Amino acid sequence: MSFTYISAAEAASFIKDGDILGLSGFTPAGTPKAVTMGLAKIAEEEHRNGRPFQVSLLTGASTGDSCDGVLTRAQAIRYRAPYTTNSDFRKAVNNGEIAYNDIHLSQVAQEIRYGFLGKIRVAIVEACEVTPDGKIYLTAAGGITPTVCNQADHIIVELNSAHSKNMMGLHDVYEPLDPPYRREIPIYKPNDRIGQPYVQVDPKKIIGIVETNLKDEARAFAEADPVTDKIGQNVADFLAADMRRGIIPASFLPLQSGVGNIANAVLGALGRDKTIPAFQMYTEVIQDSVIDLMREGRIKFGSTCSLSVTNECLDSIYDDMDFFRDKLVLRPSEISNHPEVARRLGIVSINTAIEADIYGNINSTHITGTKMMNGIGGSGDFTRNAYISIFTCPSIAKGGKISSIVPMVSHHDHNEHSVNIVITEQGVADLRGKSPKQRAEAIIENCAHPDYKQLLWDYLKLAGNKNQTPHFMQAALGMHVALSEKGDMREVNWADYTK
Ligand code: 0RQ
Repeated sequence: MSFTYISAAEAASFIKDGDILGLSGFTPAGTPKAVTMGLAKIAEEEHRNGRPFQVSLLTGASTGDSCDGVLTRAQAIRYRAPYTTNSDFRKAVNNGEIAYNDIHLSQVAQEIRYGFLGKIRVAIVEACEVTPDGKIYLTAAGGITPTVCNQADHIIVELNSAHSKNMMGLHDVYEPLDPPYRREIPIYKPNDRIGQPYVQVDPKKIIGIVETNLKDEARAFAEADPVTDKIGQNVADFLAADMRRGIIPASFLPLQSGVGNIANAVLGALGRDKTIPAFQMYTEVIQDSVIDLMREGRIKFGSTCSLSVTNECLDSIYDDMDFFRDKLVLRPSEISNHPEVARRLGIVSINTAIEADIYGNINSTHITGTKMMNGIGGSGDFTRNAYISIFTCPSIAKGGKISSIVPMVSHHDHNEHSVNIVITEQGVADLRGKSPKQRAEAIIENCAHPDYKQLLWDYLKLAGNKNQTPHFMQAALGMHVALSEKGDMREVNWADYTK
């Protein structure tokens, strides 16, 4: 069948107020850009004319500014799920203007199929090639694209020539059946391929193709600094020691690593540490540091959902596809993050915490308990099912006014039952096999910043020695109260709580 080529504005005009849209991409990699920008203009025009215009967005993970940013500023988003990193979107959510549902990333596709998230009317997907028989070749991410294409009534394809057709063949597209017909996901090694290199759709559903030439809006990372370098080195030393003890096999285990400045620095340190053998990754995002380490032979293979790399890095991959073709596979998020596969492969998960409490509970998503930062992303998919689950963070934030180690987390994403290791630049707390009281001692002693160590020991004393998990409830969030009232957690005075 031959397709109709339309402009981004024409494609956007097909979308109606109240529609649920399903988007390709995972992080800014592979997300549509042109139609969403067209949609923002329509929303602004409708609002100027006094008419309501808002849509719901279902995505793989975060997107770029040309999606979450422009649509937020046009007040065009009613509801969105899941993970996002856009600062305007974050502001709007924390102002109560957008309903945001922060779902584990491995679950988004199945929640769509189960009908939990409503009916998708239009899927907007970025491709590097589309064939007349409905084979869509994706760009830099798998995301939830197979599912939104299958579930949507209509599909708009952004055919983006900024992505090389060299990408064809890198994807492994597989969608599981739903219960009661679900079978095992037959991935036994990170480099196993189980699906097709394209998304097969009914070509009649494609209402138009929008030709674009727009780069992914990848974020640059902050340069590693002494703190992130030390965290990275602590992770590397810990893993090398566990290998020497025979806990990690000598051939090593596949690693998963989250996104952000800290994760990028941790991977850099792991690559530099030659006591760790060359390893594989089974992860959701590959950042620049991983590509560098592949070139150096330190990373042998990467299974990922997205190439969340800078544009220079992505172009260098496209130019060197003979080297990368057998070293990378891109999967839908449902598979890259699948709990069953994570458990089977024995993944070492490394994710970043906003704060950790003395018992090993982790807050990954909310600043001071109420304000959304980014979202849980895939951190829960991996943490709960990892061979070893690690959380890293600097011991302090905002110049020391905030301790990342607190008596009780102000929001709870990963609980003490799932978290094995907490690592800051101060050191490593190995929580495996420990009771809550033993965990508290390990975390305060090894991970807390010197400015906060005594305050945390004093809190533990106040909490007493009775009970399985000692707390002095009135004071458990005392450091957060001090931050909110006096601007600095160091101002907490435990005696105020015992008067
Ligand atoms: O604030 O931006 O104003 O400087 O949080 O922190 O140190 O730059 O670290 O970029 O690695 O992000 C947890 C947010 C860390 C991220 C988080 C402030 C800090 C800074 C950013 P500024 P850094 P990173 C993979 C798996 C959850 C999801 C996840 C994240 C800003 O890693 O979103 O792991 N993770 N998903 O100052 C107040 C504290 C703070 C704090 C840090 N305790 N209180 N502010 N900050 N700790 C992702 C996917 O699934 C796609």
